[in-house]
Amino acid sequence: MSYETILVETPAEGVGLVRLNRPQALNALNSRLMAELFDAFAAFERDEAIGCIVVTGSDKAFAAGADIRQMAESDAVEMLVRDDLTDWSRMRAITKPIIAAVSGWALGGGCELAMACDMIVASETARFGQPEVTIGIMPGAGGTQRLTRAIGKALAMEVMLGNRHLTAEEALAAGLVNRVYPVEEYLNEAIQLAARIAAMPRVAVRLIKDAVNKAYELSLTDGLDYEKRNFYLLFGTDDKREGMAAFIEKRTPQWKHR
Ligand code: DAK
Repeated sequence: MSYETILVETPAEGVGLVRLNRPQALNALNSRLMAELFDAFAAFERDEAIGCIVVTGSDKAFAAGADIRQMAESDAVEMLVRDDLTDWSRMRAITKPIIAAVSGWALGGGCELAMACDMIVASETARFGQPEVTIGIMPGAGGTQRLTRAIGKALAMEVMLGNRHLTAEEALAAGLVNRVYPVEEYLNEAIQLAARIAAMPRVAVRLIKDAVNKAYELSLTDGLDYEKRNFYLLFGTDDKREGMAAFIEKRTPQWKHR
């Protein structure tokens, strides 16, 4: 697939970077951009050289939501037939960690995209919000669920019902983002974090991400059982043998990612 609305790079060893690139519309997410983004994620997922993915926008806007011009033309039947939301669920099948590097506006679908990632590194100018109610709709790509779980019901209600924007510092305090950096630094910091993760043994990384995500879905008892199975599975990997041998022999491990 040749891309018109995103740019794809590998800025550090093991790191795949996708830049949303519709500056004239503050990276508003139209069908084309979403299709390209999910295609790029899938390509990085297949690429054995990649261990961690970063998605970013521009310093001014991560993404100002779904494309209102496109949505203005859509009725319920068209939305149902086009069913872009099924594409969104493809993101949950990506086993490699995804970091959102967010600066400027992360509104509506932009905020939902960031929350669908595993971690968020923000610039000091990042602004998170779910303004759907102001155009007569509601969050549809995870906002009501992921934001509520991340920051709690009271604040999530205010964000979604009252169109409150969260600053980067507020988002950090509320537990929505991992770290906040000056705008000149956030992307590089996100890439460095991704490179650190990409340098870890990847089967372990995959099973940790998998088990953490299950904490959203399962009871504590079922989650602990799930974790235990992933834990035992890692004892069958070459990297477990190498990691423990390297510790005992006081040397750096050489991962096979197997
Ligand atoms: N869609 C289309 N164009 C947008 C846009 C958007 N969401 N946001 C900004 N733009 C365009 C503006 O129209 C303007 O274009 P021109 O007029 O220059 O041609 C250009 O970007 C610059 O925007 P502004 O002139 O408005 O810039 P300001 O700095 O003054 O304001 C702003 C920045 C972010 C506060 C403002 O642009 C704004 O309020 N934008 C809209 C925010 C919003 O309501 N977003 C949509 C929420 S609804 C789905 C998945 C997800 C969703 C839906 C379906 N499926 C998979 C089915 C999610 C829905 C939403 O996100």
